[in-house]
Amino acid sequence: MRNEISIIGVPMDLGQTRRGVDMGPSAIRYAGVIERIEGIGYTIYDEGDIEIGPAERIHNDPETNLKNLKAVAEGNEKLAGTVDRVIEEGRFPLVLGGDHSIAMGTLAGVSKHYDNLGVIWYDAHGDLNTGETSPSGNIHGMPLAASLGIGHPTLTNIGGYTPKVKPENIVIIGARSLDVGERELIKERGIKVYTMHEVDRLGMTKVMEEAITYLKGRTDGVHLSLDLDGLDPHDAPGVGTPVIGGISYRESHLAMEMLAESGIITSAEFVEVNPILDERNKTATVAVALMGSLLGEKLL
Ligand code: 6HN
Ligand code: MN
Ligand code: MN
Ligand code: MN
Repeated sequence: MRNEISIIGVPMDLGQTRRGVDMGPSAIRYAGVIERIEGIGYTIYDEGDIEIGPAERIHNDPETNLKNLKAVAEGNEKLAGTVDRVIEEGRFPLVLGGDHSIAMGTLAGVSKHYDNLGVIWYDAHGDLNTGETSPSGNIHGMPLAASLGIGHPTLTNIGGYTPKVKPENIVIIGARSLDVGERELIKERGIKVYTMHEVDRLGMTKVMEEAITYLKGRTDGVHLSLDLDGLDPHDAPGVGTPVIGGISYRESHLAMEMLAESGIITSAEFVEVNPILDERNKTATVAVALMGSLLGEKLL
């Protein structure tokens, strides 16, 4: 792992309809992210927050079924530029969300630096919808599809190129809420998915061993996109689209520790922290603790 880390806040809430997730980066900073990571021994550069425009006046275009398309795309273009520069400067980008639509910008900034970028998508959802398949029109349910080059060109072309990731370089972990179109896409493209069924059946140790071995052999860098709703809402209540039956806090720590040990992670983002829906900043605190494990924090 590089010893310089850039923290990039993205106060994005236009990819979904519950207000408050734009305060995620503040909540994560307030939970002590900088002190925690400095404590491990890294040098931290706080890049501040990406500027996100206001919601569009007519944000719901029935023609495309993509809410706030323009504003979401613009925010992501800025994020892509910042992530690109940070990697150029030799630092590890740690992106704080914000709703999950920001993964499009992060991946646009990251993927140009790798020939075969791997992605771990730690989430209750697949985020593989398009305007055509989405039940909600919320773009935070679409970033993985867009990064595969599937969907509206304004989204697939963020950063000026497409695609950002190949289907065989993706591993989804924690899925338990997949829409019909998402299931079809997963089968059609052969995307590797560990649903909660596999997490229960194999245990997190085996899931992570397999995922790490799989990605190590085929990628030259791996981005971790961790949606806090991948965890069970008991452990991470401050999210906009909670789904019961999720990954526990302990299992998540184990997963992060195994990723740290593997040395495969080259960038990361933690998204969907919504302090308005949270209990005493619990979800932001969980996010910071998981970042600690991911970045190699040791108990002894
Ligand atoms: N997330 N599949 C649902 C949709 O509206 O497309 C939920 C998406 C949730 C997205 O949590 O990042
Ligand atoms: Mn690439
Ligand atoms: Mn999710
Ligand atoms: Mn998500």
